[in-house]
Amino acid sequence: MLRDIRYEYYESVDSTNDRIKMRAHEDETQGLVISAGEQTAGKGRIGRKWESPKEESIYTSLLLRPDELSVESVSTITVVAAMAVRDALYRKYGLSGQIKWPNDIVLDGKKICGILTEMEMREGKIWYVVVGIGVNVHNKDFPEDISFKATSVDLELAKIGAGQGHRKELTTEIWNSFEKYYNIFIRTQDMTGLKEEYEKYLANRGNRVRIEDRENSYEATAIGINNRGELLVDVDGEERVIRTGEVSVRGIYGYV
Ligand code: BT5
Repeated sequence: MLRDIRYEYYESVDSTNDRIKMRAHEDETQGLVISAGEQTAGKGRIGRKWESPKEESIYTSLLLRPDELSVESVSTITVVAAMAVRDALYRKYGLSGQIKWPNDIVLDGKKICGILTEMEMREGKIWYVVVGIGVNVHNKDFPEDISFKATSVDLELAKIGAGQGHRKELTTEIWNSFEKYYNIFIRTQDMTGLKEEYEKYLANRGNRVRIEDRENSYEATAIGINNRGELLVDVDGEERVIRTGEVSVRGIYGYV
């Protein structure tokens, strides 16, 4: 069970994920959240960069010590975190995002949030897991290479004439929501209790997507997820399982 989340805030860090790792090495217990005003080395998956301008967005990471969780289930935590961010954006601002499996939240076809889950093992078991979440909040514009596919809370609220986001309040909402979903997940260590809700918000469900892995690129229809949080697609009438981290999934029209 996750409970008693504790918050720390720093003006500037390299990466909130890396700060949590340092603390994990100092034997910090589960439930610590580190957030920052900016990241000088914000990370995406597989060595990609996460744009982290000062005072604009949320950069926040949580330390988990999921005793007894199997290594194979760690990637499902990303899927659970995506549900939490979606839920928080809806409850706080009425913004109804979709989840682009596995780790993005999209609004109006653009990415508003990315999630990076990392872990370290010790003696054959999970030692700790870091869940890192970046949510664009006040950004009015983005670097040229991502401006076509990135958005922020303020940009989305402006479209409906509804005020501005608040970084601290949204951060708390996200982790409260994460606690709720994570505790459902951890009971069965899979998506049994969450799958139905998840699939309601899965971007491209029932639509054509392009799956790109190291060797291949092919079209499929997204069906849903299985209890491990893996994506199920239909390729010419045959069901295939897409595992987290293995591939990139794109709608065939544009980024989503
Ligand atoms: C992600 O990777 O989406 C994971 C992002 C996780 C960021 C959080 S912030 C707190 C914690 N500390 C960290 O150092 N990281 C975590 P990926 O799916 O690989 O997407 C990365 C891609 O998203 C980049 O290559 C860009 O194309 C795009 N991108 C970069 N910054 C963005 C932004 N601020 N908003 C929208 N898209 C962005």
